Amino acid sequence: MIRVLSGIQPSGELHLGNYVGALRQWVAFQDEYDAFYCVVDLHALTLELAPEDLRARTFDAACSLLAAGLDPDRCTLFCQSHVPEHPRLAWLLECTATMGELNRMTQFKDKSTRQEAVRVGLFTYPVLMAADILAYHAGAVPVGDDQRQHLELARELAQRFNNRYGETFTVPEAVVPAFGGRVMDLQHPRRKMSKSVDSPLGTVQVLDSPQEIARKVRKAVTDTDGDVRYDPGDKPGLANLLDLMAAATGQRPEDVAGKYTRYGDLKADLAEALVEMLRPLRERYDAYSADRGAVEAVLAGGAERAREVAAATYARAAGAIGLLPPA
Ligand code: AQP
Repeated sequence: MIRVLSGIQPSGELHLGNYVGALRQWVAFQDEYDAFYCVVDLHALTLELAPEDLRARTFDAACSLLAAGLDPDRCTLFCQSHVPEHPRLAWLLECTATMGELNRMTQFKDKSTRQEAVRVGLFTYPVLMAADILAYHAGAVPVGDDQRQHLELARELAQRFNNRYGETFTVPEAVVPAFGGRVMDLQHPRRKMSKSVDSPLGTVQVLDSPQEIARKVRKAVTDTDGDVRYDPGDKPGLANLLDLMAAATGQRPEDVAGKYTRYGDLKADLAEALVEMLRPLRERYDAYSADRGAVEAVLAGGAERAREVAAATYARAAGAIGLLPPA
């Protein structure tokens, strides 16, 4: 069975982009793949977060993942920092990557403009992400479109390491959904919806109430020409709504456009479709967040299983690169 690995940062409340671009695939992949999923708390350290917020968001992210439909009997769910092989392997890969490669990462360019003193971890983040993936010999990585470039780097590092030191890592493939791979901010439709950007009206949280979802969709920025057609270049706001409707209903965005003549009708139907899509998650979330012990037990069991795999990969990589094994 091919293994999948994917992660999510507890850098804020999970949003519609995370759900459509990633989580929904995670849930579906549990039955087709040997699935490993993690809350990547070490990645969240690249941003400014108060320790108590990081702890709370990590737990909340785990609750949201379970509420979205991850089932600990069908997947391995864990917290990244509970498996110390991730940063250990990242160091071996940092010594394989080049400054030039990391300098090209568009997410770094974008996020570094939002930090006054740019953290080294923000720069090396894609290498830690490569370690997350390569530690598990993941053949497939379900991600949103924004992570394609990081996935390319993980592939490149795996190949380089294998060529230099002998066959060690599986070279992973990105799996991006056909629709909804890049959900845009509802107020700034040329910018992706993001946890760490403050845009309360532009970001639909997965735990928003039906009323909040409807309000945000109603107020979504479109354009003034009134023509319902799918044109992401010229009509990014409308295209985003059509993409979301496509993702929620399994149709092509062009076909969705053909069914409407008024933006208002599309918005009303979209709000309804999103409310229904997120309803099960919203309804199950409270039960998980009220049962801290059960969620922590899931994470502990997941970390134990994850560590078995990651420790073996690390030992193999460390041996291949020439580190003397401990006696
Ligand atoms: N807007 C998006 N549309 C589609 N997919 C998205 N993802 C993120 N934003 C969108 C996908 O969600 C998964 C988890 O993302 P992440 O937590 O690793 O962080 P990110 O990609 O950097 O996304 P965020 O939400 O914007 O977080 P911050 O603001 O903290 O950086 C990934 O598979 C991602 O592709």
